[in-house]
Amino acid sequence: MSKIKVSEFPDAFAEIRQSQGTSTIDDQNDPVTMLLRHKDVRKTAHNYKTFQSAAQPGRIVVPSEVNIRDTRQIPFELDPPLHGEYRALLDQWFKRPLLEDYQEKLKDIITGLIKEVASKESFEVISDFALPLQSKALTLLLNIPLEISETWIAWGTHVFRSEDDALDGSKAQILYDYIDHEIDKAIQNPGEDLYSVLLASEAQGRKLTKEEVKGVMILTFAGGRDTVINAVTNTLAYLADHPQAIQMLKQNPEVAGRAVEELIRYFAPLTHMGRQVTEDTVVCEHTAKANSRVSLCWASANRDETVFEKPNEVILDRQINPHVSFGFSHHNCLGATHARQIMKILLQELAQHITEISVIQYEENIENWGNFKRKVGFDSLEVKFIK
Ligand code: EMZ
Repeated sequence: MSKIKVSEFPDAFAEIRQSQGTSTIDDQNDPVTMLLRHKDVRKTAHNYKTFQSAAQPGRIVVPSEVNIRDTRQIPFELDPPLHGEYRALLDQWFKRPLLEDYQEKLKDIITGLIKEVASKESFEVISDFALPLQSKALTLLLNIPLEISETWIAWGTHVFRSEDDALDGSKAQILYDYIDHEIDKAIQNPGEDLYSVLLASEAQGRKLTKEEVKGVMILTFAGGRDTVINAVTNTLAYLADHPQAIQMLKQNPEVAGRAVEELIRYFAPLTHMGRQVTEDTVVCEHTAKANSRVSLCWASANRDETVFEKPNEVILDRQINPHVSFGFSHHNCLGATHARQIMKILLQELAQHITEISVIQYEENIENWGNFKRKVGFDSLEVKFIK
């Protein structure tokens, strides 16, 4: 039997995507019909009137977070036109990763971490590298001192999930209390940080409320956490299996941009995202009733063989790549610019500093969605960098 490579992420949805295109799974007695085809996913994401995001806070997330969250995440859980108003005021801030100064600081963080782990006999990628990287990089997005990342690192990979509880209310409370406290601090002592900027911003002809600022901040902390950590960890696994890719990126650093898109297509760090149906409708021959839920399965759409040639292969310089890993249409990922810069600098700096990654041991992180089992990353990955 041939050994599955550490960086192999099988397509969990192929068969049902081709034969049916949808699959209904249970989620805490609030079933979700997953849409598996690229075309249906994009069409549904675009149709915000019939498939809305502004449901009860937490309901469009799968697994649903209605029992652990009352605060609406903004702009994620709003629909146009209101969504557009909040999105517009956030967009400028979330595009700061395009600035040279931002990228220089990000590069310092990433090279610092690479050097630190490269000097070890071996290291565990998530706890020693991906989690600190995500947390340190987040201080740039919030425009606050680097040291604050130590607090977030201590929270672990997911803010709502703990080892044996996929929806851990008491863990979530730590984040909510922390954000409340930071908002109060910014009110008393405004600075140049995201909290202060949001508190001074206006939408709907008035200042943002504390609850709205909290909603943006929860999204900023939760949405880009396990997703970024998985993307970074899975990238190291990929490079471990493909040392020639490290060589190629060293010689052609300009390929890094395309390589990021392709790795993100292949790994799809977020499996799917839900929508609440507003009226009885039909999608991909499935009758979706008003008030039911569907989900847009980014992971399945990214492997749709009617759209991608050789969908199960990583082709680092893939030319046509309409992947949906950052979502699609109005709600495309607010943090995507930041995430893309992290990934691009990571690839370029790894290529500069190391020649090979050898895997010592690993444990896969397999998600269970009804009958589907999908590898989304690792619970642990121990490697060694070879300079
Ligand atoms: C939500 C979601 C956003 C959710 C783009 O995804 O990410 C999940 O990890 C969180 O649990 O609350 O922020």
